[in-house]
Amino acid sequence: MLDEHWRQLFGHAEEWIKEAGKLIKQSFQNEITIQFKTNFSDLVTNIDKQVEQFLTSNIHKAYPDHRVLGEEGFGDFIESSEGTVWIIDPIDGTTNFVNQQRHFAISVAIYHHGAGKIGMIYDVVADEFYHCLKGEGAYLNGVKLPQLKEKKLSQSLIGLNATWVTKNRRIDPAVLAPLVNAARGIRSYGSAAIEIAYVASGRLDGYISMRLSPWDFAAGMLLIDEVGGKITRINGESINLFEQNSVFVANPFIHEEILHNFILPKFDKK
Ligand code: 2AM
Ligand code: CA
Ligand code: CA
Ligand code: CA
Repeated sequence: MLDEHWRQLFGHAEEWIKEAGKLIKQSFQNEITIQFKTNFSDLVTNIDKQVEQFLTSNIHKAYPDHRVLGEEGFGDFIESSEGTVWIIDPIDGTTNFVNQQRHFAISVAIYHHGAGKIGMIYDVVADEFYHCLKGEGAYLNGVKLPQLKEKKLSQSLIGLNATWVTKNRRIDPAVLAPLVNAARGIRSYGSAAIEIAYVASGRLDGYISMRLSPWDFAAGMLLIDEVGGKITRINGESINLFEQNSVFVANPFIHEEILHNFILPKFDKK
């Protein structure tokens, strides 16, 4: 069991995340400012920035020796996993935030010397707060999530963005297309953090993305660990926490089935 220090940290983090959630909901009444990052579908708003600044300044005030790695760059310059590092996505699913005002999450993970300690994903509009403390199981709104059970792909729902089964720069569409037919269904929610939390809670049985950044999966990885799920790169190799990775997360039985029957036989790229 983690000691009192980590419990106190979790208490603060939960409080700040819920407050940030209120701040986001209040913004629904106001006009937001939208900017494009790398292309027309890669958005950031003033609210993404505001939430990241809010969380970062709270962390720095309460824990001056902790460092923050945040998507929008208000954290610290992180070169090593030394000390306590918070990995933050202020709004995961910004496109959903802008177009739907729902189906987005705040994702916060706390690592110490590279080891995961606390993972939190808050689906703001659904008011669903997922959390875990290392080794103590994963929870949804305070209710413990069961370990993932044996299942077959034919009974499974897989989270997959249509991008990866159409022409793209990262994977031959022929690799994952057969999966679309073999699964019971395919879903695409537009928030990696929510989709990984859904795998942890059994609402999805797998989720695949060919390119995610540390803040997209850092908290989800910890939740997945706590329920006996598996999270790797698309080819089964381990994920590097501080790099962009392809991410293949699933119930362990489904992970094995997809990796061996669909991916490895055809695979040529990471
Ligand atoms: P974001 O909303 O925080 O940017 C969308 O399918 C999912 O992929 C979201 O979790 C989104 O996170 C993430 N994502 C990662 N890189 C992205 C990019 N360059 N453009 C859009 N979404 C991206
Ligand atoms: Ca983004
Ligand atoms: Ca994200
Ligand atoms: Ca984001």
